Amino acid sequence: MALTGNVVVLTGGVGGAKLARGLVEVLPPERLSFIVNTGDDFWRLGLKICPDLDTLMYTLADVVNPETGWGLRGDSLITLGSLDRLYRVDPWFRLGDKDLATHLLRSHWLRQGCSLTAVTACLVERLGSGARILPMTDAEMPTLVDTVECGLLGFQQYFVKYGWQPVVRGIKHQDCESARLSDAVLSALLAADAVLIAPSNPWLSLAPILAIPGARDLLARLSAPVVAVTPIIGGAAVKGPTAKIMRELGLEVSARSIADFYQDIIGGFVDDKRNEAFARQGLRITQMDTLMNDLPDKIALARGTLEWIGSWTA
Ligand code: FO1
Repeated sequence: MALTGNVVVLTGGVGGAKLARGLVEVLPPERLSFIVNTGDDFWRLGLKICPDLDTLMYTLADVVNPETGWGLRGDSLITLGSLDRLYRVDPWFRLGDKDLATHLLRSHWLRQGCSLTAVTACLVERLGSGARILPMTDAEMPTLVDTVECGLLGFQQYFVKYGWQPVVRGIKHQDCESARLSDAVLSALLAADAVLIAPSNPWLSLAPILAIPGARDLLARLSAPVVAVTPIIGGAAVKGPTAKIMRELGLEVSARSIADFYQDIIGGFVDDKRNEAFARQGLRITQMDTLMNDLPDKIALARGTLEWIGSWTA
């Protein structure tokens, strides 16, 4: 039986956006809200860059670069090239010419005093997807990665400049003590009939959301089911540093470790059929194909997950 009611998705970058793309094919926009990690955000050349928000905005508006999963389709790097050649500005963070339009407008509106939530709603509205995309907080709460080789690095320095190669010994969420879930996020969670945790990196993309004071407690107390989808498939991450970070933090690279990370908040776990099955008391676990290579895969995982949760109350 299909799940009826409101679905809220906690998500980060490219992996989460894939599931989101499937969900918008299965549920009407008014029943879906996405709460997005903003720990990856930073200021670059006077512009506010929000990679995970943009990845989701572009994916759901069908303008994302299909090769990278982030940035805009058919973009170019002429401005970045000029900054490099004329002014020796290091082009380590590839801001595309078309993508700059988003960063310019966002920064302009933020400087006028609008909240990130309001700015994001305006950008989404103009991109035309009709999605409800909510930054986790309006506060700045940058993720810092503590590494063996370079010490503390800003998230994008770790991820892009150093290609996530330094060994991670800790992850910090700067200023998290004073951050608050936005009112829009709180309302969405309180009206949720189910909460999904997307298959994004738990330590880099989901931990910032859970680090906001009260977030973990609120999720643990919700009467709606909270269900996580594994980012580990066949004992490895599909892409990116999830498995590497797990090893560096001394964790077993397995779906079991992912379920443990969320243990106090989830009532259900969607594991991949390639992983070794496991059990946890009080946790419903199902196995399905969670690898999302194309749109039919994304829709199948979205539908399968919602039908599974729907079957709990059938
Ligand atoms: N990722 C890269 O690997 N290299 C880049 O130069 C890069 C630029 C970039 C620009 C805008 C944007 O929205 C995202 C961008 N990303 C880039 C992706 C981003 O760093 C990561 O995917 C996320 O922060 C992790 O979720």
